Amino acid sequence: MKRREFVAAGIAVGAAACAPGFTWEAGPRRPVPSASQLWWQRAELGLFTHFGMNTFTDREWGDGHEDPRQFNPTRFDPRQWARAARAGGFRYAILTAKHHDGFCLWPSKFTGHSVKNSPWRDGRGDVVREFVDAMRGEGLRPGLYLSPWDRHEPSYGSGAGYNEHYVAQLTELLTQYGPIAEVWFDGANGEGPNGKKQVYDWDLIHRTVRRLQPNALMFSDAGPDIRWIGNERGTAGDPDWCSVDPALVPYAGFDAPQVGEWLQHGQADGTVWRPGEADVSIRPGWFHHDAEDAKVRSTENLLELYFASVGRNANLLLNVPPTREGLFHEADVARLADFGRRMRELFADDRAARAHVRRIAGGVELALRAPVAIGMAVLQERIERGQAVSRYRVDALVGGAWSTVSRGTTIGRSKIDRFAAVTSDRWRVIIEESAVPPRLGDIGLFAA
Ligand code: FUL
Repeated sequence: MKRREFVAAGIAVGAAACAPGFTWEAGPRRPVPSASQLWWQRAELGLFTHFGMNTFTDREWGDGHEDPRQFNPTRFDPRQWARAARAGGFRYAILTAKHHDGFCLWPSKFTGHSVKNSPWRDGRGDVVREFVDAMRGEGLRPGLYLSPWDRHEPSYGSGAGYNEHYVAQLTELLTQYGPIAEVWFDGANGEGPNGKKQVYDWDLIHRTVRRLQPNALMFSDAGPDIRWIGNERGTAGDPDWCSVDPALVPYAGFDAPQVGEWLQHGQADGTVWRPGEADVSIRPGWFHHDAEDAKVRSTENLLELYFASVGRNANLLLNVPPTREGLFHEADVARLADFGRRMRELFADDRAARAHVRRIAGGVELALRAPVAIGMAVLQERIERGQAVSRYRVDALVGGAWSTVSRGTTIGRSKIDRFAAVTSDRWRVIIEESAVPPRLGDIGLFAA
């Protein structure tokens, strides 16, 4: 889509000029994304890769007593993962460097429970190294998941001792593998090997990431840079604000009645920018299980996930788990390729690209060169200036009268509306309510 900015007519300069229906709230400046968050939101699609001990034990959660000798992929090649991800249109990828069982996919100095005590590459292999190299080789930015919950590590549950251990592992990952786009802090916090639960020192953990890699984005249910969308079904809320009040959910794992709402919808008057990420697996499990090879999501289903996440102002983090061979299964590879192909087809022909655009009261009007059947509108705000729209509608001029084809709440980085195809050469987007004067970005109109 083209890059243009429309400041909806008459609403950019202040309360007096607001079109009827606008709410104008003078007040503190609204939050905006950092450069890293902006890149990340524009990237839209992340690939999640759950790989590790569970791949070999056919489980979802290991208990930490697994023998490292069980880890032995026979044809390990993350370049195959990276090619499949790229074909699917993914722009970043996150690997489970350590899952809850504590088994490390890199040769950490701080535990023996790692690839270095496996037969794979005679104990000299490093999955994290090959992963980051392969992803970068295909133009994807790598990210890493380091489970705070560790069911193997003896110091888990000890307080400061384990926090130091965790930070030491984090430091290895953030100093030995180049730029890491996203650090994924999973919310699970169960009991360790001695039956104790750990109190995580989030402040120390966050400071460590900021110090070592200021451009890395931190994900957790609380943030501080990216918030979990609140479910593992891959769907964002509607509305979905990129802003939240950080005091309401101060740290990962914080439990309060309002957390679900906060995660799913963000907050219109939030003071910090914290866009949502919707994680979901292409299969029933996060790890690969032979028994699920026939249960890979269909392309249609993946497209629905895209519309329910990216189409509602969140990112989609789709998990594709490698097999015991260390490769993506052919069914998953085929699905990713098909998804990428369908996406390119769907968004190939933006009928608004050469439209004549003018500002009108409360919105923008697009005059196409000829009437065309449109079944999908892609709306965007210029989020580098913040998010403002809380109610809008899309109209088409049909038989000399404007008729509304879709309505919505928030827009943000992207809002995608699908509707029964309407043929018209005149379209408009009317902003009915906005926290401050909105700045619309690209508007795309596509066939169904
Ligand atoms: C959850 C974990 O318990 C699952 O195993 C998986 O990693 C998922 C993404 O997050 O909290």
